[in-house]
Amino acid sequence: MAGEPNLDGSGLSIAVAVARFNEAITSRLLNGALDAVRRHGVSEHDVYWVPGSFELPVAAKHLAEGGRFDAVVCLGAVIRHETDHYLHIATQAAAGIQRVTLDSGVPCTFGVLTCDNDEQALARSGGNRGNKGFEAVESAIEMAKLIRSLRTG
Ligand code: INI
Repeated sequence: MAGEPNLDGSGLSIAVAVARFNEAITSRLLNGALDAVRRHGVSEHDVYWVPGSFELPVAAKHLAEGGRFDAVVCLGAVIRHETDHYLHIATQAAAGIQRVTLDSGVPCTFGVLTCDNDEQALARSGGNRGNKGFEAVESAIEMAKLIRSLRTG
């Protein structure tokens, strides 16, 4: 049986990196993320804007390595267009964020939507399919708590 996640954010400091590209969607993801920060009582948070999802990994790297944050939440919206440009951005954002997580040991969560169209993205940013930003903060809290407990024994 799956255990209940520890989502008590007190004592945690979380960075939120958010892509400006497709801002109509990413601002909704950010609202969801900030809602989760408040609901779970995260002690400290800061928001950092970057141009697009492709830039999320390097921002996450500096935030994770800075030593100030227990977790980094990455938010973006990659939406399919006529060429395969979006595919490179989505793939590199995912791979880069995971690499930063493994290299730094600081959990960097993937709140990046990869969708076929705006309708799908709206549904997953506070519509009838939830809010990926909210979920990414909950995953960040759970992982930060787990890692803290593993370090302190
Ligand atoms: N950035 C996104 O976050 N989503 C997209 O859908 C997107 N598309 O499709 O082009 C996008 N492009 C910008 C990219 O992330 C970089 O900012 C840009 O290439 C400069 O490095």
